[in-house]
Amino acid sequence: MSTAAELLVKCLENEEVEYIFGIPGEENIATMDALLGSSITFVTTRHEQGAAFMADVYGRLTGKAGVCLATLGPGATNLVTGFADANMDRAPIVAIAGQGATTRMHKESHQILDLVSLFKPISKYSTEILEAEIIPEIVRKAFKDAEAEKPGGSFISFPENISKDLVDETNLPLKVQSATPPTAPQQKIEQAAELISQAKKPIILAGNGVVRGRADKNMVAFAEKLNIPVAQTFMAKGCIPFTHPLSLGSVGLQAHDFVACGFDRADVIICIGFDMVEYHPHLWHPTADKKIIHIDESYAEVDKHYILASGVLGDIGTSLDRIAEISTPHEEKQESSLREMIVAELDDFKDDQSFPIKPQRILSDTRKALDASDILISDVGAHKMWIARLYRTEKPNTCIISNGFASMGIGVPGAIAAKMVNPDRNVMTITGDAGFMMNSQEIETALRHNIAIVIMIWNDSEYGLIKWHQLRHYGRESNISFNNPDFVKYAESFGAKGYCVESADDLLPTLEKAFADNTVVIVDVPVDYSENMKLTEKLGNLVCPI
Ligand SMILES: Cc1ncc(C[n+]2csc(CCOP(=O)(O)OP(=O)(O)O)c2C)c(N)n1
Repeated sequence: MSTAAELLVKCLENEEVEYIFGIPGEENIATMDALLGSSITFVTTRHEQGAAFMADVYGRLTGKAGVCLATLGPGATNLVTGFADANMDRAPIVAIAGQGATTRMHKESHQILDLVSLFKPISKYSTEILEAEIIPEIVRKAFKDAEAEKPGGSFISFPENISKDLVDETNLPLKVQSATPPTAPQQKIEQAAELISQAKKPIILAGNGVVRGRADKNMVAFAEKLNIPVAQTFMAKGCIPFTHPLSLGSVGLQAHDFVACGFDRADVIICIGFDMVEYHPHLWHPTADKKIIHIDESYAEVDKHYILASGVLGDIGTSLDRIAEISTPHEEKQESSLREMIVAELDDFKDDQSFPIKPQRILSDTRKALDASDILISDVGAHKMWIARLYRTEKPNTCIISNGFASMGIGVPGAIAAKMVNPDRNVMTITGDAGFMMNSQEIETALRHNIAIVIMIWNDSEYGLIKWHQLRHYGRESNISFNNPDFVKYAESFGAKGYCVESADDLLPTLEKAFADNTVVIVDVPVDYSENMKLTEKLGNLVCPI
């Protein structure tokens, strides 16, 4: 005989779970005990939100569900933001929370909340273990649902009394069988090929589905064979190398950016792995008169600016190979002028000496400090917009941006998870000062587990992105300022290192020193956000090159 909690752990091992991120509590005490004899490493975090963000980024980078664990009530509610972020960013995640005993769930009772209902709107699957025997089915279904396209969240509530029930040894984990993507029908392949062959100015919009489907190489081959330029969403950054002649850069800013000019000119837009949650079609297709080809594993969301001329559902890489084979390539030379405008913008600032430092200069130096395979995790704020536009990304999953749920606070825990998945690569987060303070306590978790990350804080003592919006809409600001701690002393108080950058030329050597330190390092960078409104003005006056 074993306990239900031991059976749960056996099922998690069967799913090849490496880590569980979380916080022990009274109602998950049996699970915590069962984990002692297990191959799974438990990463004790300092806030359940940190645990959920770690599981989020683990899932996003590996394609395997990241797992987080909390106790009932407040433990579970603390998971919500990070869990919702994973669910909407399409990262596979499984969250397990303890729950009060089934003998007190029908009435008002200490710390009891209906957790299954709480997680329903932010998950693909939300359930409760009401009998120990159903654990193998529940765990298998939770992982299968979380990892299947489009990936997202599964939530399991585990009542305290059930976790201690005894089950006999005939209860075994179920065989892991992942859902395989369908093959697109030949007629759909031919229809898409026909539209692409007849197009005068086609453009590709690549989304996160390309990265998830590991279809980036097929997509680049498709673009090369047919000679079609590629724009990518924030979350697809790197699915075509920035230096590739057909790469146009990233789209996603609410404003009409350089790359958007490519959409104005296009007659056919080939959306590959595109997810509407990231970038609303009315922003890149306001006229709603172009032909849209949707190539994905899942069917398209309904939107009046996203009416399909053709939908090709199936494994993305295979669909692209098949369409490319029978389509006529486009002859005309593709101008790289859009990408060159971004390069010119970066070059204009690469030696800029002003202080506080301009975003363009910071990102130019950041790119020099990080190798092509190193990983940058963005938090959410004005810095994210600059990273998305200007951080040149050569490989998928090397610039992680949350752009579905887009929650502040992902940077520090996300970098921890990224380093755990890729211990041989340098990992850095760029975060605003506000987003940093939301989960800065996880510095202690990183130090305890010897996880070396660099945390670059863009310091403006304001909610920068919100100020940017306020100025754009109302021409004045409202309640966006705060005071910061001394970030160097703050780092040191944890036993981490901290540097404050004191001139523009100080930045690159400081970053190099930070990576050489091989521990948790905070780099405090005073940022000049007067560039935000200058960008708004520049893009507002943007005239697209013909
Ligand atoms: C958890 C959460 N709360 C609020 C927001 C709305 N929001 C988006 S960006 C932002 C300001 C971010 O400020 P900071 O972290 O300092 O970054 P900056 O914009 O200055 O680069 C806010 C409040 C959000 N996305 N997530």
